Amino acid sequence: MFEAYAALGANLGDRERSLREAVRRLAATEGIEVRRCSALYETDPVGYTEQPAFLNMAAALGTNLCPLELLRVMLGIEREMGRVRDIRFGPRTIDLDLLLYEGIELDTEELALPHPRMGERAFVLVPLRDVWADGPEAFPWNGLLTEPVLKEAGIKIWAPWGGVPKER
Ligand code: GSY
Repeated sequence: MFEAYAALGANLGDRERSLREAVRRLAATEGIEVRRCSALYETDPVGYTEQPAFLNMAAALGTNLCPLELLRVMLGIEREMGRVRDIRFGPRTIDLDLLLYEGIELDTEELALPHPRMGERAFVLVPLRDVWADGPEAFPWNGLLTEPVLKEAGIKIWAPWGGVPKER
């Protein structure tokens, strides 16, 4: 199996339930195993800031699907879960992004790898560091996660992955 990394986010409806359900659906897909999941983080919205806070997380996947097949599975899960997104960069019930697939570099209309904006997004990098195969000290983007960047991103742990979902 090959290793890939996905970022997940939600800021409408029951955000925690949506993230856990999306991971369940990934794990239930033939050709995908969910190897590691990060904690769930609450993060300030980036881009269009007049919207509710997000919950974000990352998952390390083992897969024998090729990158485009994996992307299409992820988009299918968004669709099946009734993703609502009216405004570009606006609120959404569930968002799945393919960040990395082995060391593959790709730039097509449908898919770019590594994800072109991942290095600018603390809400992606902090969860990704939790599931990095070589451990957090070896995480290649550690230099970008400075105190001011983390403070600005307003990132707080919402729940551990293995914890009991909170009733809120
Ligand atoms: O690109 C993913 C959607 N998104 C997010 C997000 O997931 N988290 C935060 N904090 N801000 C965001 N802005 C957008 S667009």
